[in-house]
Amino acid sequence: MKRNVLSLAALAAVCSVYCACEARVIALKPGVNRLIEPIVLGPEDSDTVIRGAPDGSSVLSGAVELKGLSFTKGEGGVWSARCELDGIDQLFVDGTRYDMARFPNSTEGKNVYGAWTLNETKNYRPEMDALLPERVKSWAHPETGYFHAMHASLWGDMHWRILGADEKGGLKLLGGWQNNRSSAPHEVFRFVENIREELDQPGEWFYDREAKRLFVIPKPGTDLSKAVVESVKLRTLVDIRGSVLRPVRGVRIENVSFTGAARTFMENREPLLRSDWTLCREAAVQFSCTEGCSIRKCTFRQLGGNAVIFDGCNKGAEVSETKFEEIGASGIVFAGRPDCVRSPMFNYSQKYDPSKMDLSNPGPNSESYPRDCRVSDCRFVRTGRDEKQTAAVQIAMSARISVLRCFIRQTPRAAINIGDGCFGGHLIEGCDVAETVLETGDHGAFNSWGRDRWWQMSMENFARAVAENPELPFLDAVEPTVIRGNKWRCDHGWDVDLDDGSSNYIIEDNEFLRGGLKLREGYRRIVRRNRAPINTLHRHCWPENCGDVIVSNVFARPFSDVMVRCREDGMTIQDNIILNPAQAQGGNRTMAWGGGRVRVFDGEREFSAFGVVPETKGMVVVVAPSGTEFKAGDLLVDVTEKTLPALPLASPVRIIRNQGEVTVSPR
Ligand SMILES: [Ca+2]
Ligand SMILES: [Ca+2]
Repeated sequence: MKRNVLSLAALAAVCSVYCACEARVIALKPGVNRLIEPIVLGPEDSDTVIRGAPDGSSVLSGAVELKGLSFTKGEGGVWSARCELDGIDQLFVDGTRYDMARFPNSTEGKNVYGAWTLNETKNYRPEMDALLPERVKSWAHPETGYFHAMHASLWGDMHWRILGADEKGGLKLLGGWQNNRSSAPHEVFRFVENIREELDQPGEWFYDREAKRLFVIPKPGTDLSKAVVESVKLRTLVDIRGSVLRPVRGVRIENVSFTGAARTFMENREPLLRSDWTLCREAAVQFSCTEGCSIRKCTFRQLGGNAVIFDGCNKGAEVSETKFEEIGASGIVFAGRPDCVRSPMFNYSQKYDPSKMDLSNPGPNSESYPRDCRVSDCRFVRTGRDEKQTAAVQIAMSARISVLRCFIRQTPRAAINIGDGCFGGHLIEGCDVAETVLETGDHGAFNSWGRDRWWQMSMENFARAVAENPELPFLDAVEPTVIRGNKWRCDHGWDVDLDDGSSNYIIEDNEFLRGGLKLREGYRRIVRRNRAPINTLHRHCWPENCGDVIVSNVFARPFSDVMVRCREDGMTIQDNIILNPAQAQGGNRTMAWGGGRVRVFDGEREFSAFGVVPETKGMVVVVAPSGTEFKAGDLLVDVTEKTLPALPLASPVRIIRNQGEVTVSPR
């Protein structure tokens, strides 16, 4: 992006912003104020206030109004007009975002990429497949297009530029880096856009850059000659940028409505340590190296990437009483730079080598991380419109971030995600969270990872190291993270999902309204006074001496366990009320993988196994190390819990080897 540093005095010349005479106040007029360049504030602009009208009517927009378009009607209800632009990311007609010409088309009531519902995940229909060679061959210029697909296991999504097609109708693609644990494209949930031949439904558009012509199929009742037509290209509207030694201090943004920033899905490629997520370090409003900056009573609506990011060293920032609606990626991102982490690793499969790691010094390695920041009384509805591996609030490599009294609805994946243990001390309190994980799976309304420097894929290996040095799990997760007094509801997973390695948590006084609480391998999680009236605690992979404390909770049924290796004296479980103690253990019907204790051997070794839920028809899912060889009939399956549904003798064993390579063989 071109970064023109604009003096405050120069602002008036580049946009219709009114600069009040008083120094350091950018007072926006009511109505739409259009930017042609981002507003860039540096250390010399400390204490600047960007202020809209008190009634919230001042809009700061990155969208350009396309005036003087002379539309003529062509075939198939397609209208076109000459239009001189060097590119468009999004088109709005009378404030409604139109779809880039796409296939399959969006359909009312379908929430997965606008074309499916989540229960259609295995419902492959060739007539809905964007990659069918016959369809690809019908495109004169496939290289204008983008290809979007969910992760094969629904762990988020990925995006590609289409570079071209071969004579057999196969596509050459560039991308797929938007997921730090990527996979082949999902077989069903995938679509193409920005292809001229796929312009066939009201509400779609295509811009022909060569011919400089904009093609639109208007929605019923829209008169293009009278409509306000806007295009979007700017990715950032306000960029507040200091340095560690010279931060920007005290910038306040109040009563401003932000809209019209471009999508950023192709720039989302930075791996966030060993979490599953990647990041584009940009947003409509971005802060880097700041102190005491704030956003209050603002609205963020119809933005293509992240709405707000606190990138690197940011101290004491506050976002309060602010609304986020229809956001392409995450609502608010707190993301430290990896140089703040000691011995950082960047992908799930990166080889762990303790001889090359700092396994003694705790805490951050540099100043490049957000800390002591607060998000309070905010409302988030429909974040993740374009990118599914996103959250209303995403926190990575940060310390002491508070998320208080926030209302969060309709997210494709987690509502709040904490990507790693670095450096803890967060507080999530009083939030009301529902309608989450609506377009993906195997996740939580709250999700976290703790694949910090001590963590290894083999529980046996890390448990041995932690037995020698019990402080290892707390080198990065220095301070406890508290999750207190929230309402959580997850539609396709666990209400709160502390995944691989998440350690040093206090979880108290929450209500788990659907999927319950999952605690996967980790240390020192204190869980008290929570209520799960229709679900339970899912104990997945508990190492010896995990130190977990589960007291005074109410659960609907007995715990659902997978590989619990912790002995009675290595944890504290007492004074919990189980409402239905006789209810069968086994799977949680809301998720892809259920609980139940199944042991799988090949004569010598025992493998991690997940089974057996009615939905998988007796399938046992075995997780075996990379390179493990199996022949049909090798594996013995031993069901050790009488409460599990009977495993039919001919039940297939599904082997997942090295993330995603799947073979199925008979038992
Ligand atoms: Ca279409
Ligand atoms: Ca998870």
